[in-house]
Amino acid sequence: MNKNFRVLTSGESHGKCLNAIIDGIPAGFPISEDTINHDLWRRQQGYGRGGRMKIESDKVEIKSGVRHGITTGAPVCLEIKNKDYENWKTVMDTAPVELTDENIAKIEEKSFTKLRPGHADYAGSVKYGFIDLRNVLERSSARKTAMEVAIGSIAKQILAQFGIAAVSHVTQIGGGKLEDNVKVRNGILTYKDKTYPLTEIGDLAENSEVRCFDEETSEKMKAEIDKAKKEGTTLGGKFEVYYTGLPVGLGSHVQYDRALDGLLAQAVMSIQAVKAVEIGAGTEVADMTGAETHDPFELKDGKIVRTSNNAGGIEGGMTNGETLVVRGTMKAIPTMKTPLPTVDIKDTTETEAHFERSDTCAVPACAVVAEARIATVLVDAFLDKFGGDSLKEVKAHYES
Ligand code: EPS
Repeated sequence: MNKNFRVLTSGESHGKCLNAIIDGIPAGFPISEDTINHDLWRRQQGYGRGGRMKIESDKVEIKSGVRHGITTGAPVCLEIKNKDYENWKTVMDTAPVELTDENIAKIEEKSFTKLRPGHADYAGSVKYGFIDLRNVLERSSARKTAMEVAIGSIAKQILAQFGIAAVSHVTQIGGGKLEDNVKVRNGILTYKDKTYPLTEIGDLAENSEVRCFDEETSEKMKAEIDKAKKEGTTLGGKFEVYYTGLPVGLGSHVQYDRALDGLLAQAVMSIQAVKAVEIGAGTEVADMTGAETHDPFELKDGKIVRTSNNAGGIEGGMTNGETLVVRGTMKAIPTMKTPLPTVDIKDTTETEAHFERSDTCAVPACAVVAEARIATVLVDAFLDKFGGDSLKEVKAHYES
């Protein structure tokens, strides 16, 4: 858990709202609600999303800790309303409801006991002692990542004061993937021997329905999603997140729980459905020699720079001044129209898994969530190194 930028969230998928309290933001930082709402909108995009995204148009309300657009140093409280709650009032009411025939029918309609393989249903029901799996689904749902994006958006606005910026994009959805690995160094991406500034990659990704900068691959990804939808199945994929402008020395080598790569891995791995996290060259290093793996130093205009970035911007658990490169792999969503064999925990019989409205593919949204989760880790490490009570103090520490 973050120590300097402390966060707790609450909220169910079909409850009244999602909430968060952020403690530790110094006074004097400008925070724009519009910028947060734009990030929330980005999370809602992506070819292959389900019906819920048509109901919601997520908007944050900043409830405390900000006055006239500037942080006061007090805890910041955020709220995002679930529009869909209107349709779930009786089912999700926090107070006991009158057990009329009508209310019982409504609650029973949304109760389910047929375990979805791959979801939190089984372990959650055993752990918390529920038969109605609704109690597990509601908080395990990726709905809560909306609030995580709002928190990350605030973190990004803090980091932006110091020239730190994010880009995220999708490199694979099912069988649709970029034809070559991308390499990123010093804010420049190389793909098939061509170079692009990361800002251009970011713009292209923002304008793609699958968050992919390459048009041809985007079309392949969309075709994969169409096919999966037709078959009643779902798809996973891979995404990459980059941060530029990071100073040297965020994180530390001195204690394992301060190593930035470990903290980033935890933050990305714990996003729903993420199964692998890599930094820089990642798992490719197994096939590389030492000479191929490590990024040589050289002097350019008197400055120490690197000739490659296989380390992905982190050495010894600390930022090294190069572009941060984090890659995530997401499995296919476990809620499927064509269900897998399962067990009904109500009467321990074999049956087919529960299905309810879901997404065919959420990899583009996952990339936006990862961007946000990474921002909260980075801002925590940043405030650990340069922290103060006000923007003025943090700037003075940073400049020193
Ligand atoms: C999501 C909201 C959910 C799902 C999805 C992500 O809404 P609903 O359950 O009402 O359709 O669309 O969550 C999952 C696929 C999952 O398995 O949790 C969202 O806001 O991102």
